[in-house]
Amino acid sequence: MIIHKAEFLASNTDYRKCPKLDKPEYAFIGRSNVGKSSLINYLLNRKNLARVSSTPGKTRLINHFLVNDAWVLVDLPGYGYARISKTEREKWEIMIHNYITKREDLLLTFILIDSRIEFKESDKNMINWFGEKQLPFAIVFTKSDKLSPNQLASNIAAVKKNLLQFWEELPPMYITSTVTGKGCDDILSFIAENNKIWEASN
Ligand SMILES: Nc1nc2c(ncn2[C@@H]2O[C@H](COP(=O)(O)OP(=O)(O)O)[C@@H](O)[C@H]2O)c(=O)[nH]1
Ligand SMILES: [Mg+2]
Repeated sequence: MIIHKAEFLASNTDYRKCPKLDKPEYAFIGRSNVGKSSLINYLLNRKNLARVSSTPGKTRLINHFLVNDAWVLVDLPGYGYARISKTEREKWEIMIHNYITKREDLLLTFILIDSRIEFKESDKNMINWFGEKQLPFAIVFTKSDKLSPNQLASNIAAVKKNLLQFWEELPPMYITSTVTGKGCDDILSFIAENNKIWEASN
């Protein structure tokens, strides 16, 4: 898919106030610093559409982007900040859970995992929550350029092994880098395919 247009639409905290677009939508979520903004900018071929932040935890907003006038990318606020109060975490959880379970045109959520670090409790919880609710998701391993092929394979194998303890099937998985561009075309093709399916039934 060639990106010829990508525009920021709106930031919200309340899912009910988010723009109603009637277009296929894909959300991106992950721990703070996982590389979410970098990946969104890379996919949309923009330097600074989703701000690459040096102060993690600042943005707690749901951001909507309209791409090629045809589909919607949603940047969801990250999780796993060290310095955050319980109340704030609960607020975040309600906001995210509401969005993901109630947003009509949301087709799938990409859950980003840093391929360098061990499989975190917060990532497991997020994935298991999607599994329990039977909500469609894909896993994206980020920053693959920072590892040797062996290390990368072994970290991904560990995540798969862990998931297969609870789930019979593995979700679609993508290995990406915004330095080499690895995996990014595959994600865009996956989105294009899903857009076609959505268009055929709408
Ligand atoms: N080497 C490398 N660094 C990355 C990659 N993606 C993100 N980063 C770096 O990781 C840090 C966090 O990225 P950012 O996109 O702000 O993460 P976010 O907090 O999830 O939005 C930044 O310093 C990025 O430059 C990648 O694919 N490869
Ligand atoms: Mg960010």
